[in-house]
Amino acid sequence: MKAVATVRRAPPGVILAEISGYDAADIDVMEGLEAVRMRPGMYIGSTGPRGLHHLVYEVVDNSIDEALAGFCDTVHVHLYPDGGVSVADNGRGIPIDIHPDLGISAVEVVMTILHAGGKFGGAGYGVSGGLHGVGVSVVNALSKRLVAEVCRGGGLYRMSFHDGGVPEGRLERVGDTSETGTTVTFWPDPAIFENREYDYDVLSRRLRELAFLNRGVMIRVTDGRTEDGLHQGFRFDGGISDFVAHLNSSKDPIHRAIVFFSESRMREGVSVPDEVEVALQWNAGYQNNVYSFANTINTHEGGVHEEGFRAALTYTLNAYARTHNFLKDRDQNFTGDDCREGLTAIVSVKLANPQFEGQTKTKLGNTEMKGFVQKAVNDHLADWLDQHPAEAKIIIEKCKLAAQGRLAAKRARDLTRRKSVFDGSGLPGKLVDCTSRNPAECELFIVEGDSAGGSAVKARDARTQAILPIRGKILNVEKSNLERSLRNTEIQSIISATGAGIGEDFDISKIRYHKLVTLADADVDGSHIRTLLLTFFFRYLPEIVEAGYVYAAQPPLYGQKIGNVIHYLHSDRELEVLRVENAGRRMPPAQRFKGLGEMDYEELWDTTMDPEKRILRRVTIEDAAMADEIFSTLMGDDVEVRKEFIRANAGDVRFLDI
Ligand code: 0RA
Repeated sequence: MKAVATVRRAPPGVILAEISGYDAADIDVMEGLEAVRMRPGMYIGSTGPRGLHHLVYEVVDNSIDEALAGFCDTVHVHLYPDGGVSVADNGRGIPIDIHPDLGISAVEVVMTILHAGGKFGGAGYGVSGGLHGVGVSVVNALSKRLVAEVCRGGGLYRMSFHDGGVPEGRLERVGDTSETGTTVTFWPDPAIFENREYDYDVLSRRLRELAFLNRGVMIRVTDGRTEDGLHQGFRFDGGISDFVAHLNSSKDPIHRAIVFFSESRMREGVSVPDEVEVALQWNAGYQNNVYSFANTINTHEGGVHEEGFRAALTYTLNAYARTHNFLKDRDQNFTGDDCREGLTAIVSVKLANPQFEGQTKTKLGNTEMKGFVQKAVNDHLADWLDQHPAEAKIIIEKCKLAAQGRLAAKRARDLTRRKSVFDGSGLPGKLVDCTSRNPAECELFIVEGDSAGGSAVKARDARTQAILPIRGKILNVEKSNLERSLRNTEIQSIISATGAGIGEDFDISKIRYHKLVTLADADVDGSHIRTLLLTFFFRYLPEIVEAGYVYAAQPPLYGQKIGNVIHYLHSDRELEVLRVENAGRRMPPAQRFKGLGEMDYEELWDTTMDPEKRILRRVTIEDAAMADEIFSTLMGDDVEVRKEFIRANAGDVRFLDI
């Protein structure tokens, strides 16, 4: 190497500076390639399999640049049995002329001077200038052997290198041809790459990706290492729109792919215009698959182009949904995630001097690209939606479903957060607890209404009796699954007060009261509420019913004063019997308790809560099952069955009054 280095010393002057982009005149060609060999990771990322495969991509990129310039339509990658790889294209061929100041052929310059490739030939070769990373000279530097063959101007030319770019001679004309194009064949250097085995699938995957990203270019790959090696060819005339269709092919797309390109924007001081190309298509799934590329490099870590895309997508979909009355609620908005649920998208930008940042250098950092992409997506997506109202509707409905799902998921999360409440470590605010911690002697009265709850609190024995007021008709459990039932605050407070949990977390040994007592009015509404509660216990906490912990309090319907004693009666029939038994005695009219609220707290204690005097009915599982059945019949969907039930049982409160 050293010997060659002295031979290759570049002449002083401005020429090399122009070529290499460096100021210093004494840059030594071979020292440049030596630098690559000293720190391969700096140039190709690693010397593992990734770096090894990168060598192929580096050469392919040069061919693709030629295709982008409009001079090439086919690139062919071939794997040889001896570990060599060739990349052949039908472009113009690397120029063969001798550089007047350097005295070497352009082929040699391209193959030995770092960063020379794209800039050689000046602005005329603009499309590639600065587009791609490091250039073929890096591949040469890391190869045991490299052969460049050029078909150009009627001739076939060849130049070979060994051991990291040492020329084996000068560029030579070796034959005649009417073709044009370049073939680079290289053998990765064992001194650099311990493992030199190419993975056909890895290569073919990336080459297919490149074919998607470079519409119309045919990229072929042949595994010539075995007799029956694989061969594939990729060409996508739809470009990235074919790419999303491919990614979505097994995912049930819900509309035709959307695809658009930006205008090219020329920036000051660079020869390559900014461009962005976007394709997007939603599918019936929930995954968000946004892939972004900068100069066909997959920007796994995203970056400014992806930010611009996301901002525009969210903005445009919200604006469209709002102006077309899909979003009626003023404060309702699609979040970015709502918009990207089930979305497959490709955002591909081309720009000069890409800045790659992040952990794996796959995050685009050129800030000026954010607004550029954002504006392009805002403009083109809004137009597309306007021009495709039927598909726009499908997309907006998809976002709406995502928003609904998000809100449902939030409620479910809030619920799990309240799990601590369910397992007894927290208690509902409305619970007026008793002081005893011995479940066997503790009772929980579940009372409908705050005012009745208030009386019960005053009436109770605070040591053993706890009061939980609940409000109104608790829930139509008939039409709810467990998850929905659990969202009901009344149900939640019953579960948390009870302390034994529910579902998978249920543990009867944690129950805080051995008597759970429903306390409701003695009228039809009260029966209804009791029925609802029993239905809930029957369906979701049957173990508690089976354990005999569920009771129904029996508040009286009438108070009948006879002499100085008030008799409390629980039905018309009981009142009738009392009257017959005391016929002849002076009796004021009976007092009818329309609700618990009509009793003062002392009456409530005497008639309903005092363990010495009250009547509690233990609810059996059969009672609960019947409540469930009654409930289903009364509240269920089958109107005919319901009507029939009411006809048959009209006026018969037995079925309701458990
Ligand atoms: C420098 C200048 C020109 C083309 C190329 C390099 C070139 C390099 C490679 C590497 C693989 N395939 C390639 N094809 C072309 C411009 C040639 C001109 O202006 O005619």
